Amino acid sequence: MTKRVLKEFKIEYLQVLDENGNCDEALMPKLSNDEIKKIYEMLVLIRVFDQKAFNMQRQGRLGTYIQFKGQEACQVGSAFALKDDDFIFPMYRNSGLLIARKHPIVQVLQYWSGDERGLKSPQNVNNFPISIPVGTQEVHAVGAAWAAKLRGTKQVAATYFGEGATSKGDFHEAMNFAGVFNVPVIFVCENNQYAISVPRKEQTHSETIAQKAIAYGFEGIQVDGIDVFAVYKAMADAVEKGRSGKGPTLIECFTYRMCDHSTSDDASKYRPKEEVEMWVKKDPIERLEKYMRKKGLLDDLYKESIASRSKDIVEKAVTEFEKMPAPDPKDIFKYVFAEMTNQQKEEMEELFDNQ
Ligand SMILES: Cc1ncc(C[n+]2csc(CCOP(=O)(O)OP(=O)(O)O)c2C)c(N)n1
Repeated sequence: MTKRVLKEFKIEYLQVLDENGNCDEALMPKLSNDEIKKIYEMLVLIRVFDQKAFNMQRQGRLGTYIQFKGQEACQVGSAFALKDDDFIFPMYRNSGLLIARKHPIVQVLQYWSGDERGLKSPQNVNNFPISIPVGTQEVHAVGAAWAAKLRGTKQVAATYFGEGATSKGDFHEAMNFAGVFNVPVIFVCENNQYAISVPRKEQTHSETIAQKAIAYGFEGIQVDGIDVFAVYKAMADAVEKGRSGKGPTLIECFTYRMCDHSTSDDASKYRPKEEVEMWVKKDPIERLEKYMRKKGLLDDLYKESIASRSKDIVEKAVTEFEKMPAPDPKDIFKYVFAEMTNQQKEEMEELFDNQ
């Protein structure tokens, strides 16, 4: 009889920028000043978009909208580490990611007004449609990554989901397959502490989401999801690993949803005010601004010009979007399958032809 420790594991946590915008130079990823400015400008643009989309929903100019306020660094930091021909498999909270991945803002607005054509990926960028069902995109990403591996294209696939999605079977199936087939996939969990009203501690008894990767035989890391440099670094490392045939990574971005779950939610019913206030102070954009000021990369003039330029870009897209003709309601029936079923034809006729 023998009793021994077979294996011990550790989970790393990465933060590059602290809350005061001080940077750990040893951990700082290689980014030029121009690249840092581009990252900043994208963070501001998607924040302006997010607020505008929310306002438009409240004014009846847009359908249900899912905000991502607070999670900008997760989406921009990871997007900047990918190439256009890498694949992304986003969730509903990823409008910011899509914009950072060159998806035209006008199309994002189109999608949130119920027009599926809004999700058609621009040429030369491999953006898959966002997934409304929780977690289904994770298995799709693994399939794409496996295909890339078999074809030897050196592309990676990144999939985005919340911590709530890690309770679903899809997540575990995707993680297991990714580990067994050693595919170049990156699981990006935006752990925003709540799945609608379910707090993180009631979602799983694991201390971290990152450690779930251990069971599937690959690396998981937790990063400060408010810190855009930490997200970028973890993502760049995972991308490099995937491209060089070393398999999948799970990145847990530890962050907070600084808004309601959706435009149909009221988070004040289940989240303590003090908790929200504590997190809101950690704002990802303000943290980067503090760093950039110290480095002489940002002054009031530049900050104002980026804010006003972002507003102009978003307003221009809104004007274009509102001039677009509405889609034909018959499309609901026409494009579910390549060819309509008899039942769909009957239903369409019943609804539209007797009017
Ligand atoms: C398969 C499925 N079940 C339930 C829902 C309803 N639903 C929408 S969002 C959500 C919570 C998901 O939380 P999380 O995965 O943490 O992501 P977050 O919304 O916090 O970004 C649920 C249960 C859904 N969209 N899909």
